[in-house]
Amino acid sequence: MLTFHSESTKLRRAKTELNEGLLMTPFECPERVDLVLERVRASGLGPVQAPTRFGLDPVLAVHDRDYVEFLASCWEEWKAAGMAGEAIPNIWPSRSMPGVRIPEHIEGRLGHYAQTGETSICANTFEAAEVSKDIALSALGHTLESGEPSFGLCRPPGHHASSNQFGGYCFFNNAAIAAEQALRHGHSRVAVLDIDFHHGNGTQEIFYARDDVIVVSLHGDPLHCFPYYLGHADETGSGRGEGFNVNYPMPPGTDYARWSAALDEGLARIRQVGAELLVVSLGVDTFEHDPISSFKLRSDDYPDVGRRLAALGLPTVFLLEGGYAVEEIGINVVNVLSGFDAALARVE
Ligand code: OKP
Ligand code: ZN
Repeated sequence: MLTFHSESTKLRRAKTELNEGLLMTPFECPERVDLVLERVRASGLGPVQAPTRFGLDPVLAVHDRDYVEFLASCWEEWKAAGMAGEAIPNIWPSRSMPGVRIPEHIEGRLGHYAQTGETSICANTFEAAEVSKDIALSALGHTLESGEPSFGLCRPPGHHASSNQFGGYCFFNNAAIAAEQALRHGHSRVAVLDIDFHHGNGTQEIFYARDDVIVVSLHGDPLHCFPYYLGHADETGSGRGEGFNVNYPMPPGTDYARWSAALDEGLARIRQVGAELLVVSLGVDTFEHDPISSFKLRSDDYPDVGRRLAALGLPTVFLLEGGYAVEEIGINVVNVLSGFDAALARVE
Protein backbone atom coordinates (compact mmCIF):
# COMPACT_ATOMS: atom_id res chain seq x y z
CA MET A 1 0.00 0.00 0.00
CA LEU A 2 1.21 3.48 -0.85
CA THR A 3 1.64 5.93 2.06
CA PHE A 4 1.42 9.72 1.68
CA HIS A 5 3.50 11.69 4.15
CA SER A 6 5.00 15.15 4.58
CA GLU A 7 7.40 16.48 7.20
CA SER A 8 5.33 19.68 7.09
CA THR A 9 2.58 18.03 9.16
CA LYS A 10 4.95 18.62 12.07
CA LEU A 11 4.91 22.41 11.57
CA ARG A 12 2.20 22.61 14.21
CA ARG A 13 3.91 22.11 17.54
CA ALA A 14 1.39 23.32 20.11
CA LYS A 15 2.60 23.72 23.67
CA THR A 16 -0.73 23.64 25.44
CA GLU A 17 -3.83 21.49 25.74
CA LEU A 18 -6.42 22.08 28.44
CA ASN A 19 -7.12 18.67 29.96
CA GLU A 20 -8.30 17.69 33.42
CA GLY A 21 -7.97 21.28 34.60
CA LEU A 22 -4.32 21.51 33.58
CA LEU A 23 -2.46 23.00 30.66
CA MET A 24 -0.61 19.96 29.36
CA THR A 25 1.68 19.11 26.49
CA PRO A 26 -0.78 18.06 23.78
CA PHE A 27 -1.52 14.36 23.28
CA GLU A 28 -1.78 15.08 19.56
CA CYS A 29 1.96 15.65 19.08
CA PRO A 30 4.25 15.67 16.00
CA GLU A 31 6.11 12.57 17.23
CA ARG A 32 3.04 10.52 16.33
CA VAL A 33 3.87 11.05 12.66
CA ASP A 34 7.50 9.95 13.06
CA LEU A 35 6.49 6.80 14.90
CA VAL A 36 3.89 5.75 12.34
CA LEU A 37 6.30 6.48 9.49
CA GLU A 38 9.06 4.49 11.16
CA ARG A 39 6.78 1.48 11.40
CA VAL A 40 5.52 1.88 7.81
CA ARG A 41 9.16 1.73 6.64
CA ALA A 42 10.25 -1.09 8.96
CA SER A 43 7.27 -3.26 8.04
CA GLY A 44 7.75 -3.01 4.29
CA LEU A 45 4.14 -1.86 3.86
CA GLY A 46 5.10 -0.09 0.64
CA PRO A 47 6.55 3.15 -0.75
CA VAL A 48 6.17 6.54 0.91
CA GLN A 49 5.33 9.49 -1.31
CA ALA A 50 5.03 13.26 -0.84
CA PRO A 51 1.59 14.83 -1.32
CA THR A 52 0.76 17.25 -4.12
CA ARG A 53 -0.96 20.59 -3.46
CA PHE A 54 -4.66 21.02 -4.07
CA GLY A 55 -5.29 24.54 -2.80
CA LEU A 56 -8.38 25.56 -0.86
CA ASP A 57 -11.20 24.78 -3.32
CA PRO A 58 -11.70 21.20 -2.01
CA VAL A 59 -11.71 22.62 1.53
CA LEU A 60 -14.37 25.18 0.62
CA ALA A 61 -16.50 22.34 -0.73
CA VAL A 62 -17.15 21.24 2.88
CA HIS A 63 -16.15 24.18 5.11
CA ASP A 64 -17.60 27.72 5.22
CA ARG A 65 -15.39 30.43 3.74
CA ASP A 66 -15.51 32.64 6.85
CA TYR A 67 -14.34 29.68 8.98
CA VAL A 68 -11.39 29.00 6.66
CA GLU A 69 -10.49 32.71 6.66
CA PHE A 70 -10.64 32.74 10.45
CA LEU A 71 -8.21 29.77 10.66
CA ALA A 72 -5.86 31.43 8.18
CA SER A 73 -5.50 34.64 10.18
CA CYS A 74 -6.22 33.59 13.78
CA TRP A 75 -2.66 33.23 15.04
CA GLU A 76 -1.49 36.57 13.59
CA GLU A 77 -4.54 38.34 14.99
CA TRP A 78 -4.06 36.70 18.39
CA LYS A 79 -0.45 37.86 18.58
CA ALA A 80 -1.36 41.33 17.32
CA ALA A 81 -3.88 41.61 20.17
CA GLY A 82 -0.97 41.15 22.58
CA MET A 83 -1.90 37.72 23.93
CA ALA A 84 0.85 35.94 25.86
CA GLY A 85 0.07 32.28 25.17
CA GLU A 86 -1.49 30.16 22.46
CA ALA A 87 -5.01 30.88 21.19
CA ILE A 88 -7.23 28.86 23.53
CA PRO A 89 -10.96 29.52 23.27
CA ASN A 90 -12.77 30.22 26.51
CA ILE A 91 -15.94 32.14 25.63
CA TRP A 92 -18.87 30.99 23.50
CA PRO A 93 -22.38 32.25 22.80
CA SER A 94 -24.44 30.13 25.19
CA ARG A 95 -27.96 28.67 24.94
CA SER A 96 -29.24 31.74 26.75
CA MET A 97 -27.97 34.03 23.95
CA PRO A 98 -29.72 32.96 20.76
CA GLY A 99 -29.04 34.80 17.51
CA VAL A 100 -25.92 36.68 18.57
CA ARG A 101 -23.59 38.48 16.13
CA ILE A 102 -20.02 37.46 15.39
CA PRO A 103 -17.77 39.81 17.37
CA GLU A 104 -14.75 41.59 15.90
CA HIS A 105 -12.19 40.99 18.65
CA ILE A 106 -10.14 37.85 18.02
CA GLU A 107 -10.97 36.46 21.47
CA GLY A 108 -14.67 36.55 20.63
CA ARG A 109 -14.19 35.22 17.09
CA LEU A 110 -12.04 32.38 18.42
CA GLY A 111 -14.91 31.25 20.61
CA HIS A 112 -17.38 31.59 17.77
CA TYR A 113 -15.38 29.18 15.61
CA ALA A 114 -14.57 26.72 18.43
CA GLN A 115 -16.56 23.68 19.56
CA THR A 116 -14.36 22.89 22.54
CA GLY A 117 -11.66 24.40 24.72
CA GLU A 118 -8.84 21.87 24.77
CA THR A 119 -7.34 22.68 21.37
CA SER A 120 -5.07 25.68 20.93
CA ILE A 121 -4.25 27.49 17.70
CA CYS A 122 -0.55 28.33 17.45
CA ALA A 123 2.07 29.14 14.80
CA ASN A 124 1.66 27.11 11.60
CA THR A 125 -1.59 25.45 12.65
CA PHE A 126 -3.18 26.53 9.38
CA GLU A 127 -0.16 25.37 7.34
CA ALA A 128 -0.19 21.94 8.98
CA ALA A 129 -3.95 21.62 8.42
CA GLU A 130 -3.40 22.47 4.73
CA VAL A 131 -0.74 19.79 4.35
CA SER A 132 -2.92 17.29 6.19
CA LYS A 133 -5.80 17.71 3.72
CA ASP A 134 -3.32 17.62 0.80
CA ILE A 135 -2.17 14.24 2.10
CA ALA A 136 -5.79 13.05 2.23
CA LEU A 137 -6.49 14.32 -1.29
CA SER A 138 -3.27 12.79 -2.64
CA ALA A 139 -4.16 9.43 -1.12
CA LEU A 140 -7.65 9.69 -2.62
CA GLY A 141 -6.18 10.64 -6.01
CA HIS A 142 -3.95 7.59 -6.03
CA THR A 143 -6.83 5.28 -5.16
CA LEU A 144 -9.12 6.85 -7.76
CA GLU A 145 -6.48 6.42 -10.47
CA SER A 146 -5.26 2.96 -9.63
CA GLY A 147 -8.03 1.29 -7.65
CA GLU A 148 -5.30 0.42 -5.15
CA PRO A 149 -5.63 1.22 -1.45
CA SER A 150 -3.68 4.13 0.02
CA PHE A 151 -2.81 5.52 3.41
CA GLY A 152 -2.73 9.23 4.21
CA LEU A 153 -0.56 9.89 7.25
CA CYS A 154 -2.65 12.94 8.12
CA ARG A 155 -1.89 15.27 10.99
CA PRO A 156 -3.64 17.18 12.45
CA PRO A 157 -6.63 14.82 12.41
CA GLY A 158 -9.97 15.92 11.00
CA HIS A 159 -13.11 14.09 12.06
CA HIS A 160 -14.27 16.54 14.77
CA ALA A 161 -14.00 19.56 12.45
CA SER A 162 -17.48 20.61 11.32
CA SER A 163 -18.45 22.88 8.45
CA ASN A 164 -17.69 25.93 10.59
CA GLN A 165 -15.92 24.95 13.82
CA PHE A 166 -12.63 23.42 14.99
CA GLY A 167 -12.15 21.27 18.06
CA GLY A 168 -10.88 17.94 19.35
CA TYR A 169 -7.45 18.60 17.73
CA CYS A 170 -9.16 18.95 14.29
CA PHE A 171 -9.26 21.95 11.89
CA PHE A 172 -10.01 20.68 8.37
CA ASN A 173 -12.10 17.53 8.06
CA ASN A 174 -9.75 15.45 5.93
CA ALA A 175 -12.13 12.50 5.51
CA ALA A 176 -15.05 14.74 4.52
CA ILE A 177 -12.87 16.67 2.07
CA ALA A 178 -11.74 13.40 0.47
CA ALA A 179 -15.27 11.96 0.33
CA GLU A 180 -16.65 15.11 -1.28
CA GLN A 181 -13.79 15.09 -3.80
CA ALA A 182 -14.53 11.45 -4.72
CA LEU A 183 -18.12 12.47 -5.55
CA ARG A 184 -16.91 15.35 -7.70
CA HIS A 185 -14.64 12.88 -9.49
CA GLY A 186 -17.74 10.95 -10.55
CA HIS A 187 -18.62 8.49 -7.83
CA SER A 188 -22.29 8.56 -6.90
CA ARG A 189 -22.02 7.14 -3.38
CA VAL A 190 -19.11 7.11 -0.94
CA ALA A 191 -18.81 5.65 2.56
CA VAL A 192 -16.92 7.18 5.46
CA LEU A 193 -16.24 4.59 8.13
CA ASP A 194 -14.95 6.16 11.34
CA ILE A 195 -13.23 3.70 13.68
CA ASP A 196 -11.51 6.26 15.91
CA PHE A 197 -12.52 5.89 19.57
CA HIS A 198 -14.26 9.28 19.51
CA HIS A 199 -17.44 10.01 17.60
CA GLY A 200 -16.74 11.79 14.31
CA ASN A 201 -19.18 14.59 15.03
CA GLY A 202 -17.78 16.88 12.34
CA THR A 203 -18.16 14.29 9.59
CA GLN A 204 -21.66 13.51 10.83
CA GLU A 205 -22.65 17.19 10.72
CA ILE A 206 -21.24 17.78 7.24
CA PHE A 207 -23.14 14.90 5.60
CA TYR A 208 -26.17 14.61 7.92
CA ALA A 209 -28.83 15.62 5.39
CA ARG A 210 -27.27 13.78 2.43
CA ASP A 211 -27.60 10.30 0.96
CA ASP A 212 -24.55 10.42 -1.33
CA VAL A 213 -22.18 9.95 1.61
CA ILE A 214 -23.00 7.33 4.21
CA VAL A 215 -21.25 7.98 7.53
CA VAL A 216 -20.77 5.04 9.88
CA SER A 217 -19.04 5.63 13.23
CA LEU A 218 -18.03 3.23 16.03
CA HIS A 219 -17.17 5.06 19.24
CA GLY A 220 -17.37 5.52 22.98
CA ASP A 221 -20.93 6.29 24.10
CA PRO A 222 -21.32 10.09 24.21
CA LEU A 223 -23.09 9.78 27.56
CA HIS A 224 -19.63 8.98 28.93
CA CYS A 225 -17.08 10.01 26.30
CA PHE A 226 -15.83 13.03 24.32
CA PRO A 227 -17.31 14.74 22.28
CA TYR A 228 -20.32 14.07 24.58
CA TYR A 229 -23.08 15.87 22.72
CA LEU A 230 -23.33 13.84 19.52
CA GLY A 231 -22.95 10.21 18.50
CA HIS A 232 -26.12 8.55 19.81
CA ALA A 233 -27.66 5.62 17.95
CA ASP A 234 -30.86 7.55 17.18
CA GLU A 235 -28.96 10.15 15.12
CA THR A 236 -29.74 8.50 11.78
CA GLY A 237 -29.66 11.42 9.33
CA SER A 238 -32.26 13.94 8.20
CA GLY A 239 -34.38 14.42 5.09
CA ARG A 240 -32.98 12.45 2.17
CA GLY A 241 -30.04 11.59 4.46
CA GLU A 242 -32.33 9.54 6.70
CA GLY A 243 -30.66 6.14 7.19
CA PHE A 244 -27.30 7.39 5.90
CA ASN A 245 -25.82 8.22 9.30
CA VAL A 246 -25.15 5.17 11.42
CA ASN A 247 -23.76 5.38 14.96
CA TYR A 248 -22.54 2.52 17.14
CA PRO A 249 -21.97 4.01 20.60
CA MET A 250 -20.38 1.48 22.96
CA PRO A 251 -19.63 1.61 26.69
CA PRO A 252 -16.22 2.19 28.26
CA GLY A 253 -14.43 -1.16 28.55
CA THR A 254 -15.68 -2.46 25.18
CA ASP A 255 -13.46 -5.30 23.92
CA TYR A 256 -12.78 -6.61 20.43
CA ALA A 257 -15.57 -9.20 20.45
CA ARG A 258 -18.21 -6.54 20.95
CA TRP A 259 -16.48 -3.91 18.84
CA SER A 260 -15.96 -6.20 15.84
CA ALA A 261 -19.62 -7.27 15.93
CA ALA A 262 -20.58 -3.60 15.52
CA LEU A 263 -17.99 -3.25 12.76
CA ASP A 264 -19.59 -6.12 10.85
CA GLU A 265 -23.01 -4.47 11.13
CA GLY A 266 -21.61 -1.17 9.87
CA LEU A 267 -19.88 -2.88 6.95
CA ALA A 268 -23.09 -4.70 6.04
CA ARG A 269 -24.92 -1.36 5.88
CA ILE A 270 -22.18 0.13 3.67
CA ARG A 271 -22.48 -2.85 1.33
CA GLN A 272 -26.29 -2.59 1.33
CA VAL A 273 -26.36 1.04 0.16
CA GLY A 274 -23.97 0.34 -2.71
CA ALA A 275 -21.08 2.59 -1.74
CA GLU A 276 -18.41 2.69 -4.44
CA LEU A 277 -15.45 3.91 -2.41
CA LEU A 278 -14.49 3.66 1.25
CA VAL A 279 -12.78 6.38 3.27
CA VAL A 280 -11.62 5.07 6.64
CA SER A 281 -11.14 7.54 9.49
CA LEU A 282 -8.45 5.42 11.10
CA GLY A 283 -7.91 6.20 14.76
CA VAL A 284 -6.17 3.66 16.95
CA ASP A 285 -7.21 5.26 20.23
CA THR A 286 -9.45 2.19 20.66
CA PHE A 287 -6.23 0.56 21.92
CA GLU A 288 -6.34 -0.81 25.49
CA HIS A 289 -3.51 1.45 26.69
CA ASP A 290 -4.62 4.70 25.05
CA PRO A 291 -4.19 7.46 27.65
CA ILE A 292 -7.45 9.34 26.91
CA SER A 293 -9.81 6.55 25.81
CA SER A 294 -11.45 3.50 27.34
CA PHE A 295 -11.86 0.64 24.84
CA LYS A 296 -9.87 -2.56 25.18
CA LEU A 297 -8.62 -3.44 21.70
CA ARG A 298 -5.22 -5.12 21.60
CA SER A 299 -2.41 -4.76 19.07
CA ASP A 300 -3.15 -8.29 17.83
CA ASP A 301 -6.76 -7.34 17.04
CA TYR A 302 -5.85 -4.72 14.43
CA PRO A 303 -4.82 -7.03 11.56
CA ASP A 304 -8.28 -8.57 11.76
CA VAL A 305 -9.82 -5.09 11.45
CA GLY A 306 -7.91 -4.70 8.19
CA ARG A 307 -9.08 -8.12 6.96
CA ARG A 308 -12.72 -7.29 7.63
CA LEU A 309 -12.44 -4.00 5.77
CA ALA A 310 -10.77 -5.68 2.81
CA ALA A 311 -13.68 -8.13 2.55
CA LEU A 312 -15.89 -5.20 1.43
CA GLY A 313 -13.91 -5.24 -1.81
CA LEU A 314 -14.04 -1.45 -2.29
CA PRO A 315 -11.31 0.99 -3.35
CA THR A 316 -10.16 2.18 0.07
CA VAL A 317 -8.42 5.28 1.43
CA PHE A 318 -7.16 5.17 5.02
CA LEU A 319 -6.68 8.53 6.76
CA LEU A 320 -5.04 8.82 10.17
CA GLU A 321 -7.17 10.30 12.96
CA GLY A 322 -6.35 9.68 16.65
CA GLY A 323 -4.15 7.34 18.67
CA TYR A 324 -2.19 8.67 21.63
CA ALA A 325 -0.40 5.63 23.06
CA VAL A 326 2.58 6.84 21.05
CA GLU A 327 4.82 3.85 21.74
CA GLU A 328 2.38 1.52 20.06
CA ILE A 329 0.77 3.88 17.53
CA GLY A 330 2.97 2.64 14.67
CA ILE A 331 2.36 -1.02 15.35
CA ASN A 332 -1.39 -0.55 15.71
CA VAL A 333 -1.84 1.56 12.57
CA VAL A 334 0.37 -0.64 10.41
CA ASN A 335 -1.34 -3.78 11.76
CA VAL A 336 -4.64 -2.52 10.29
CA LEU A 337 -3.02 -1.63 6.96
CA SER A 338 -1.00 -4.81 6.57
CA GLY A 339 -3.98 -6.93 7.61
CA PHE A 340 -5.91 -5.20 4.80
CA ASP A 341 -3.12 -5.79 2.27
CA ALA A 342 -2.66 -9.44 3.27
CA ALA A 343 -6.37 -10.11 2.78
CA LEU A 344 -6.33 -8.46 -0.66
CA ALA A 345 -3.31 -10.53 -1.68
CA ARG A 346 -5.23 -13.72 -0.87
CA VAL A 347 -8.17 -12.72 -3.08
CA GLU A 348 -6.00 -11.88 -6.11
C1 OKP B 1 -9.44 13.65 19.07
B1 OKP B 1 -9.57 12.43 18.17
C2 OKP B 1 -10.43 13.24 27.84
C3 OKP B 1 -10.74 14.51 27.10
C4 OKP B 1 -10.66 14.35 25.61
C5 OKP B 1 -10.16 15.66 23.60
C6 OKP B 1 -10.07 14.43 22.78
C7 OKP B 1 -9.92 14.69 21.31
C8 OKP B 1 -9.81 13.43 20.50
N1 OKP B 1 -10.44 13.46 29.26
N2 OKP B 1 -10.15 15.52 25.02
O1 OKP B 1 -10.85 11.94 18.00
O2 OKP B 1 -8.71 11.34 18.50
ZN1 ZN C 1 -10.09 9.91 18.83
